[in-house]
Amino acid sequence: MVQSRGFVGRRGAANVKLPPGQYLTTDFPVLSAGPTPHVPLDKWELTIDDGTSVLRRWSWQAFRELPAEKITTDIHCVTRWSKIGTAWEGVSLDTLLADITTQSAFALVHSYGGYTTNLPLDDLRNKQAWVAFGYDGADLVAEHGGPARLLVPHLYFWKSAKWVRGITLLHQEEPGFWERNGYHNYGDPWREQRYSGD
Ligand SMILES: Nc1nc2c(c(=O)[nH]1)N[C@H]1C(S)=C(S)[C@@H](COP(=O)(O)O)O[C@H]1N2
Ligand SMILES: [Mo]
Repeated sequence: MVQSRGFVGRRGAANVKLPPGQYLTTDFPVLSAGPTPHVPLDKWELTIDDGTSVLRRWSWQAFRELPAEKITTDIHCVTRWSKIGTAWEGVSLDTLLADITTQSAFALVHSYGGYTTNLPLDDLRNKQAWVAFGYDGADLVAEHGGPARLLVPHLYFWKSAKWVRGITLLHQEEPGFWERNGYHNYGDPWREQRYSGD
């Protein structure tokens, strides 16, 4: 592993350490591989399945009745922009996974519109991941993944699937959209795991 101190920017008076090869941005770029899906809230649902059966299903109303948290976190896009101190509101994956007992070690996340991304199930646990519906004190806008997107800030932002629709729990890892197209399978920004082979 190559150790790099990365770019050092500023957060107020305090110095901020960014992952290697990243630069700070203050705007919020939109990166979508296809058109923005618009899902009416009365048609929206979020499911967790095991590839065979649906284990949990929430309507929008049921999802919004779950306990929500405010999250302030840095985000890092593989195209090298990082954004510091972004403010979200969402439901922890710990809450969504709470009643599920599974031997599966992997997750494949599906979006409305067809996007997918994969990660180890442990990376969705232990206060590391949320399904976010709010950003900066307002409803999450469609361009940024509204009504709800995954937020997994410790991995490159392509893992934070916009317009999330479901999570499939798997015994064997299945690569998602970018992971099949040359991006790193895991995507740790601190280890600069941008592309397969990094
Ligand atoms: N459904 C979906 N989710 C997605 C993407 C996408 O194309 N479709 N792009 C990913 C990538 S590469 C990044 S950097 C972030 C961008 O999120 P933003 O548009 O809110 O900045 O969303 C990720 N989630
Ligand atoms: Mo990205």
